[in-house]
Amino acid sequence: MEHNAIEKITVIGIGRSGVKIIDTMARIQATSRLHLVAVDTDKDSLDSCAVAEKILADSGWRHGAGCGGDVIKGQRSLARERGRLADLLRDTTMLIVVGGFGGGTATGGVPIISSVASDRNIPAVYMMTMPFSFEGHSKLRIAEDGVKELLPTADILMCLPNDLLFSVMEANTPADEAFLHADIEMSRAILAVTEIFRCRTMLSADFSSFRSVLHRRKGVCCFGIGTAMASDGLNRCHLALERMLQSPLMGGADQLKSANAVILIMTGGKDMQLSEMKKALEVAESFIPPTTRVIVGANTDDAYADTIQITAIAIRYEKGEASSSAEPQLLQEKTFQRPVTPPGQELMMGDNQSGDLFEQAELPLQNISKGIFVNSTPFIFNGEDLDIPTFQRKMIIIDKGE
Ligand SMILES: Nc1nc2c(ncn2[C@@H]2O[C@H](COP(=O)(O)OP(=O)(O)OP(=O)(O)O)[C@@H](O)[C@H]2O)c(=O)[nH]1
Ligand SMILES: [Mg+2]
Repeated sequence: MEHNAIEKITVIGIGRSGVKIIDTMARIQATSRLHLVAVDTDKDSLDSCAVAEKILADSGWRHGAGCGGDVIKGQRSLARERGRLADLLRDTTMLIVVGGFGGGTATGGVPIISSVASDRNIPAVYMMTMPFSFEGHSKLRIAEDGVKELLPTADILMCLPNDLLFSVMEANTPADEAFLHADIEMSRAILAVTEIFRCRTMLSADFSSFRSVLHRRKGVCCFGIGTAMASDGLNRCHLALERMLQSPLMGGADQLKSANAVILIMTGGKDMQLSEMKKALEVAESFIPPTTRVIVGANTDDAYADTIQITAIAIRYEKGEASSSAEPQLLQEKTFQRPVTPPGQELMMGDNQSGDLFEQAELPLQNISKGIFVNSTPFIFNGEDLDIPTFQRKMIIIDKGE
């Protein structure tokens, strides 16, 4: 498939938490087309990481001992690695940096990486977690200062509150398991962001639209990623949407309702149909107020054969940020371009043929036969509404053994 692709995407994980996320990516995700790099001042952290390319920052001064929460040490250590950072970014056309604000290495080091990247005009996205509230005020203050330091040079800064990760986990989840889960979600979020840049063959999401909603603005981001395969049994778009809304970094449909801007990306194999794509994006949009800016993208990729993935990034600006935007009119603008339906694939439309936004709806996840498609254009085939699960449409009684 011909992609209007960016050739080399580098993902740098910095500090212990960033290195863990990169390690998770290397182990569990199909990341062969990404250039993964682990950077830390802590030798133990790097030794436990499976990524091939590693930078032990300023080993001469820190001796691989980490920065112990000292941001100035983090800053100095990375400043001494500017040359190595510049070398590793030499052919990079797109950079993603991930780490946790609150410690020394990442909080102090990320602005240095950012200045190296901006000196070279490399577009960059920073995906940084904010401390858990149980870590206390001082960590939060360090993190807030890190945000202020990074904003002037960062193209895109996405702050992901760690608290969100726990809001959907059982209170008795073991800490190790909870962190692993969090790292997996972050890895998926990073891959979802790379999707925006990797191919731009369909619809409108690209770096500049992404940048227009986040450039030098302080905002909190929530991520939802839902994947479903045809073999999962029910309507795969329905399932992917449900899973997207339930994913830990999203925090439920309310996050979409309260967002100032939402980016929706749909990825599927060559078997993804325009009708599926249109319907899923319409339903996802039905949870978003009409005044929210929505950027929609869709990709097809052979790696997603038989699979649909729906990703949402909900962005809520800090108080005062939305109104101080350099592009206030964009908050009202909607960039959804509806796909052109090729001959022979016309949709059977219900009443809402104009494709207008639907009213914002509550999410009926259970016990309603059409599930989240209840407010959407019916998809009628041979007189049957295909949004109703097959077993209900065919009136099959499932024996639950009761
Ligand atoms: N999601 C997630 N966040 C983590 C994890 N470990 C730490 N954090 C968060 O990341 C912040 C920074 O911690 P580290 O990554 O250990 O800090 P560092 O950048 O290595 O800095 P120093 O150790 O001081 O050199 C913490 O305050 C936590 O909020 C993790 O495993 N998963
Ligand atoms: Mg550390």
